[in-house]
Amino acid sequence: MDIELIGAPVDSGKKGKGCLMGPDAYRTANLARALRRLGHSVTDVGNLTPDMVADPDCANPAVHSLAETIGWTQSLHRAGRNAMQAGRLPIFLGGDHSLSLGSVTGVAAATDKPQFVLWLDAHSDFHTLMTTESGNLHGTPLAYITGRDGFEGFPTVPNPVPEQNICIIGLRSVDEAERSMLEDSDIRYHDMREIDENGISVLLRRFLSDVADAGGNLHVSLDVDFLDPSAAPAVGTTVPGGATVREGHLCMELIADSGLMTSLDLVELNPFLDERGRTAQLMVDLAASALGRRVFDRPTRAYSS
Ligand code: NNH
Ligand code: MN
Ligand code: MN
Ligand code: MN
Repeated sequence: MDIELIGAPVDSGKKGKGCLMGPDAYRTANLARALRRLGHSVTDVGNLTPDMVADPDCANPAVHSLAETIGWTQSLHRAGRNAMQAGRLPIFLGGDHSLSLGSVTGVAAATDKPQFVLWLDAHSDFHTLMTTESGNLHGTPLAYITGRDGFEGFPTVPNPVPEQNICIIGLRSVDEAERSMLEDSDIRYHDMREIDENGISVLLRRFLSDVADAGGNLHVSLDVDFLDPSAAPAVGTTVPGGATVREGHLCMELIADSGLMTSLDLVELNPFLDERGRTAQLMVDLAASALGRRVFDRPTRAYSS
């Protein structure tokens, strides 16, 4: 693969700061070297900056850092679209999860293939500007990328992702407004209990086989808080009862086997909260698994059902 690392030091999507250090933590943990060892060509294009935009009016007084987040959305959209059109696999080095407002809409605008999105997260990130109570826009990207109303001031989404093409895995913190909107949507979502009862591979294989059958592009958005805080402490919104290290790797290994992933977000890492870099290192190892690192070469199961 021809991989492009895109630094996205986005810190406007929530109040606690520190995610702006994420891209350099991934570089320090040698992400590029890990991917080159797997035979990939890797280009680090450095860190993006947000476009300058005027502060729009917003009817919800809780919403903060709106202009900055719109500025990031615009510059990340272009970067994602351009990387895909150059035939590369972009990896967005976050940065908080509001970066996906731009990364996902950008990659989805790059080709005519159906876009699929796998959202690995404790949270559903399905608020609009009107429903968020925290005002933290990292809680909104899934609603935006589907083209929902309630994002006044943001660019119109050129290629909304169909709800049936989205799968959320890892849920254990969903706000009331999100719950009712999710239940009324065609998004498929799996909480931690479903993972416990079925095994994560059953849930993920089902989605991957649908992506394969549709000939789609797959964007994977990996939020640090998908993982249990005991394994991944470097995130501002830890929720106990998350995915284990092995569940994380198994997801990534299945993604690698599928050959379907066309873009990846690594989001919400806050190096200020890390312990000797271990969360950054784990995220690098997970990215390597998603791009083909394995213990043994063995024949793997096919994905079409
Ligand atoms: N749902 C909450 C909110 O909107 C939390 C979102 N926080 C996240 N999302 N870390 O992944 O504020
Ligand atoms: Mn998130
Ligand atoms: Mn989260
Ligand atoms: Mn809810």
